[in-house]
Amino acid sequence: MKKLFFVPAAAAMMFLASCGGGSESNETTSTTDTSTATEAPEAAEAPGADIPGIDTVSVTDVIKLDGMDDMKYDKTLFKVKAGQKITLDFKNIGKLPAAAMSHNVVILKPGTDVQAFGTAAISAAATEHIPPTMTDDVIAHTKLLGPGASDQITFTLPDAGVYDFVCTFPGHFGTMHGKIVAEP
Ligand SMILES: [Cu+2]
Repeated sequence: MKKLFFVPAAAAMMFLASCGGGSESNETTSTTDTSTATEAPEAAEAPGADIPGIDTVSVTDVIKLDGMDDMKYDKTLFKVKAGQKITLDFKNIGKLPAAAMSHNVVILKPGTDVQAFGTAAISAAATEHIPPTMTDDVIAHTKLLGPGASDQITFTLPDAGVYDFVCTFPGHFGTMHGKIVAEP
């Protein structure tokens, strides 16, 4: 009879309503059924919800980004609305010569293999380090910029999701990368 204390009220009521009394083995079955039925379905998470720091980023339609001589962007996380026209203002604020330290911003489609893209870009000097065989992976990109140069582009991220952006100047994509989260 001790088992009664562990039966949730709902299960006990169901048990009483359906059976009106019975053996203890029936009681145990009712309890199991109830716990399965009340399990909440997994909630759909917002895109990029697992990215550290994303909760402190506000939605914008103007992205200002600098590339620096230490092979880094000044910011790495942005949040926009999917389908909205976005303006990207990018500047290379470094001083090192273009041959040694140029930068660009290449925004990639979700699911693109960033490592493979960055590797292919190394030998694509003739096309400002945008690999010609992988242009299908590119949403938009700036020009390749030497010291003090800037470029402005506009683009739209069509679907909600997480879009990587990288600098494809040889050796840079390992440290020059970030994410744009497009909200639905
Ligand atoms: Cu760079």
